[in-house]
Formats: sequence, C-alpha cells, structure tokens
Amino acid sequence: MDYSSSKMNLSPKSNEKEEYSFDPKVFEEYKPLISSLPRRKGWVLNQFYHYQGFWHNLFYLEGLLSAQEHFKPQPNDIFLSSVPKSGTTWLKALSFAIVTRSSFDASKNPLLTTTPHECVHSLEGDLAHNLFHRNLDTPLIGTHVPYTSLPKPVIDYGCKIIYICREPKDAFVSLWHFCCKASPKGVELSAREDLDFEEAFKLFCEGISVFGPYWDHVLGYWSASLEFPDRILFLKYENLKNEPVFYVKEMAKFMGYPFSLEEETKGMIENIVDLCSFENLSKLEVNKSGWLHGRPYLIEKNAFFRKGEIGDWKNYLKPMMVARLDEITERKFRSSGLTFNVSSDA
Ligand code: PAP
Repeated sequence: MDYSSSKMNLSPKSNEKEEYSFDPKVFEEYKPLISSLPRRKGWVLNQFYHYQGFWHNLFYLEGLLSAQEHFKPQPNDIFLSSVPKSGTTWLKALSFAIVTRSSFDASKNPLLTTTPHECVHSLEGDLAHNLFHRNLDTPLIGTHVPYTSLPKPVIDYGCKIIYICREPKDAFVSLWHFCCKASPKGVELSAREDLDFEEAFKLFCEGISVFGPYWDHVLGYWSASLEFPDRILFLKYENLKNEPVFYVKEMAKFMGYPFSLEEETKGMIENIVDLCSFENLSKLEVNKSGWLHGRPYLIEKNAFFRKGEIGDWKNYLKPMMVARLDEITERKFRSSGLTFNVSSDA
C-alpha cells in the first residue's frame, strides 16, 4: 500500500497563484454562490468566506460545496473531525494505527514513513480536490467541516465520527503559530506580511478564524455527541494527553476495532500510544522535513509538530487576553454542559 499523496498529483508548483482549484472546471458552478457570500480578510490567504455560519478559505469552501453535492461515504467510514489545531494530526495517527494494527509489523507501520495527514486524507481538502478518489483500505477520513455542514449522507448512513477539541487559549496560540509558518503559494515566507498577534486574537474572539467561530464548531459536535452518543465520540486534547492509554482503548472500542485481551496483555495499546506520541512522530524524518502537499498554502511538515503541550498559552497571552477568551468560553458553553478548565492554571 502506498500512503503517500504523490499518486494524487497534488504537488504545488512554485508559481501557482494564491487561491486556486486543482481543476478549476470542477468548481466553476460554485462561483456565483461563492461570490455572493460575505467576506472578511483571511489570516493567510486573501479572504474568508462566510458559509452556513462559518468562515472558510476558498480552497476548502470549494471542497466543501463539492462534498455536499457529490460525496458518498462508505457506511463503515469513520470521520476524524476537529476545529484546526485541536489535535487533528494526533487523532489521525492514533486512529490509523488502531485500524491498521494487524496489517503491519510495528517496524513497518506507514506512520514511520508517511505523515499522518497523508495516511488519512481530508474530505474538503485533498479528497474533494481529487474527485473523492480514495484508498478504501482504511475507512478513515479527516475533516474540519462543522457538524451542521457535513454532507448529508455522512449523517444519513450513520457514519461514526470522532471529534477532538482543545482548550481555546491553546488552540488559538497554536493556530497563530501555524499561520505564521504558512505562506500563500508563490510568496516567500520571508516576503509575507507578518500576522499580527493582537489582530489575530481580536479576529479569533470575533469568531473570524479558519472554520470558526471556534466555539460554534465545538458546540455543534458536542450537542450532536449528546444526541447520538453511539455515533459521535467527543474527545478533549487535554484528556488524551493525560490518559492516552484509557482514551486509545475507548477510541478502538468506539470504532469497532476493540483490543483483545491478548493484545492488551502484549502492550499493544501502549505501543500505539508511543508510536503516535509527539516525541516519536516529531522526530521522524518524514515529519521533520519537506513540504506538505495538497494545501492551498505552502507549509512545512514540521509546522504540525510545534510543542504539543497543555498550557502553552501562558507564554503568549496577556492577562487581559486570558480574561477575554475565558469570558467568551464561559458564556458560550454555559448552558451546554461542556466545560474546560478555563482558569489561568489550566
Ligand atoms: P491541523 O488541524 O492543522 O491538522 P493539529 O494537528 O490539530 O493541526 O494541531 C497541531 C497541534 O497539535 C500542535 O500544537 P502546538 O502548536 O500547541 O504545539 C502540535 O504540536 C500538536 N500535535 C501534533 N502531533 C501531536 C501529538 N502526537 N501529540 C500531541 N500533540 C500533537
């Protein structure tokens, strides 16, 4: 099995214009709709477009519209969903390791030579821009699409969804760092206008961030997980970090790939946790160097592995910023039953 994306022909060319489709004809029909949508200045690419209550980059919006019209999942597909910078890469790695554990020797796992994002493709990203051609060997699909915008068959077929969220102050700090490392195609990073931290913070609080508002994204999946607990597993980055063995076991059970007693005794869960740990993945050559293809911006693979810690916001947010984000989080989540430890010693 070849899990690299090279066969999908997604390599960026150095002078591609900033916002584009891989096959512009495919997305031609969406132009009138897209041009009618409210816009705001984007963080990396020129524009965010407001569609079904959320802000999208053009590339992912085209992918989403196409997915809503054309995408048919397999009933056993499992969607790995998140708002960006909440643990997507980690969730993809863990899920991939869980479902493929009997297909590969530990020393031959594709995660050792292929990035998690190339092991598990993105619905509105590389899959949508490649006419949904996919490797059916693994039933995993990644997505940042908000719950209420998911293609209808995903819900109708009862596909399972694992959602990961992250404490919003850490999610924001992680997003800002990532965006600082991304540049529009054809623009050298050094030539890019700096992304002002305070300005990004203000926009994030207003809900204007990629796939934002952050809180609405989280609440959409949270409410759905309460309504359909058999279909949606709601995880928090912080819990996964503190008790990885417990949650990996839960994930496997939920996905329909439970660990046998023999596997548990042999330490299979711990092996998967170790394989997918930040410490291990971030030091692999495949995740350390080179560019991740199939994105509308240029980004190095190592940008997905920065610190991988809880509470890094303390190094970046001023007390007033902490108070503002905590207040918004408390207000937005108040009646939902969803809590984060939003105090300053989270
Ligand atoms: P994406 O939504 O663009 O795919 P995502 O993987 O959700 O990004 O977020 C990256 C964050 O997860 C980074 O957090 P940081 O900026 O606070 O450091 C990254 O370091 C962290 N991360 C990546 N892999 C792991 C891992 N195996 N374990 C824990 N954290 C991880």
